[in-house]
Amino acid sequence: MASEPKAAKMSNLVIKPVVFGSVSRYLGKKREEDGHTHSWTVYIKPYMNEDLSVFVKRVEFKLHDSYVNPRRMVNRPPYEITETGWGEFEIQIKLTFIDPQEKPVTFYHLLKLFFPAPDLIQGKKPLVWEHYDEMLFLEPSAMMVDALRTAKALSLGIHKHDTDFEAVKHQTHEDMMSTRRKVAEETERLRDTLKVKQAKLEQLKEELNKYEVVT
Ligand code: V91
Repeated sequence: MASEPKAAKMSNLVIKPVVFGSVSRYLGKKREEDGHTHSWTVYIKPYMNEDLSVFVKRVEFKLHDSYVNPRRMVNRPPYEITETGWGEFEIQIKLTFIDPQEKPVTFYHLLKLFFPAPDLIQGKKPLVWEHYDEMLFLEPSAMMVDALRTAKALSLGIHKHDTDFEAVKHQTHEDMMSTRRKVAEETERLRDTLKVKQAKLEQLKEELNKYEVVT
């Protein structure tokens, strides 16, 4: 009987899409006391309207070391930090989860204060610079699955973003699924190879036994 081509087994996965970034505004002039020119807010929020605090323990924003207390902890939404400054630098956004077994996830955001050269609209409107990404929870614990579901259930409906991420979301999702499929197929192939090798090994052991001499 011809056997069906078996689909490679995929592991349990929960995906949480997020948006992170910054909004900055020109102060109108260079501040006398400290030379700061902009106020800005860095944030991370759910792409879907859900309550991240159900499964997120805390968000840590790591600012440039020149800031007082550069590791800023936020324990509940909104997950954001507002500051002032004069330049652009990288900010790390690290999420830890209610399940201590779950590895923390870090996002990297380049704080953006200045509009691209052609537009000289500094001071006119706030500059929004944000990214779409997905957090993947592979084989989450029962407690984590429950929390991830609850967060979703608490969603209130459509909520608006400053950036239209529909195309990015689609592509990110397709890329991730395709990679996952490839990994599952490769795992399956290696498992089959392993089976053959193990059988061969047993056969050789048996063969060896025949020739074994008692000393
Ligand atoms: C940049 C430090 C206000 C350099 C070239 C910045 C920190 C690091 C920056 C800032 C790079 C903070 C304070 C007390 C005094 C391109 N501030 N790095 N000053 N980008 O804005 O700008 S900017 S807290």
